[in-house]
Amino acid sequence: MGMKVGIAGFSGSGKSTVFQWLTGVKPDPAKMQTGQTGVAKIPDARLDWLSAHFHPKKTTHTTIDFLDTPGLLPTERRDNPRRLSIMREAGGLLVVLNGFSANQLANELRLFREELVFADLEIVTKRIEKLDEQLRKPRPAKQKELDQAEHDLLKRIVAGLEQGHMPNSLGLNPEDEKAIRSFQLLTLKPELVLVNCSEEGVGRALPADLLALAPSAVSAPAKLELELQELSAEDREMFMQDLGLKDFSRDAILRTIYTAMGQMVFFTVGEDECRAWTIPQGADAVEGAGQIHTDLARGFVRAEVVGYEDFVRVGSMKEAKAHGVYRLEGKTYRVNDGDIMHILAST
Ligand SMILES: Nc1nc2c(ncn2[C@@H]2O[C@H](COP(=O)(O)OP(=O)(O)OP(=O)(O)O)[C@@H](O)[C@H]2O)c(=O)[nH]1
Ligand SMILES: [Mg+2]
Repeated sequence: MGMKVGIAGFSGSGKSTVFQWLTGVKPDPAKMQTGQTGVAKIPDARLDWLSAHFHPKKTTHTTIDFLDTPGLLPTERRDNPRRLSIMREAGGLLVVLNGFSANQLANELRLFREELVFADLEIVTKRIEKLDEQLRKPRPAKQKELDQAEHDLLKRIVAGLEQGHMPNSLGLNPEDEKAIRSFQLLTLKPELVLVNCSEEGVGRALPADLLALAPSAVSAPAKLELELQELSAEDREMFMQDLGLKDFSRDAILRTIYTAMGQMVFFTVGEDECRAWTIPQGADAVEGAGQIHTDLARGFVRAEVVGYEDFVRVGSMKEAKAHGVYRLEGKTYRVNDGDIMHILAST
């Protein structure tokens, strides 16, 4: 299963247009209260190459589940946390800004982030109140200690959020992060800003004040590309020439989203199936094994690993072994993006 990415932003910024452009699924207003899901296959030229090499019966790409959500309304701030709550379970956010009829992009992003902070503060403050209450009651010392530690941590987060810092800049240690994971804070999620631009915006640099807030922001003419996708190949070719468009940006944007959400890919290859798997950047070999099957993680013995580039260079598993680019790695091996792995496990 792919990771889930919430498409977020103010009402009318083009979220549903982006959703359809990326997933091919038609937005259904009736589904909007709980969010609508659509799946996008992540294109990967490396997997295409491996598939052409191994001729497997099946080729399986990684995917992202996109969640189209109701837009926020600047005039209904009290209701925005509820709208945002649909995205609590998402692994990351794709923030869509209106780049076709508005030109205050940095401001739009600033206001959007304020809504995230507002929604998170509501959750954290409620929990602090609850802890205050518990701390006043007579309870075992051990419990009080735990409650006090959580209380202090949450206070620190509130202070940070109120000063406009995102929690991921507060220097939380892994233990702290674990302690607050269940709150599913929106401000802790990886974010990519996508400026939904008009045809005129294609190829134009994004404003510096926006890039100062979101250095990795990207732009794409979602509506234009969606409309072009629906044309016959011949008409499409003609329009693209007229517009001076060389390529669609959809595939590149999908890959950018994938990376921005902190994910990477490893491959399994063979005559039955060539497949790309999703794991968090920095994950180890056991985590990779667990993606394939929990039994493989439990019984993990070692991983046979060849980097994609190395494999392409030498041309076969046999040559990989002969050239010493085929390696045996243990549990704690940090997987590299593009590794071809075969997991050996005892069952
Ligand atoms: N001209 C132009 N119009 C666009 C573009 N993208 C979206 N629109 C239009 O803007 C309106 C809103 O687009 P949606 O994709 O429905 O926006 P949304 O963010 O899903 O809106 P809500 O669901 O209400 O929050 C629609 O009428 C779209 O056709 C664009 O790139 N150019
Ligand atoms: Mg919509």
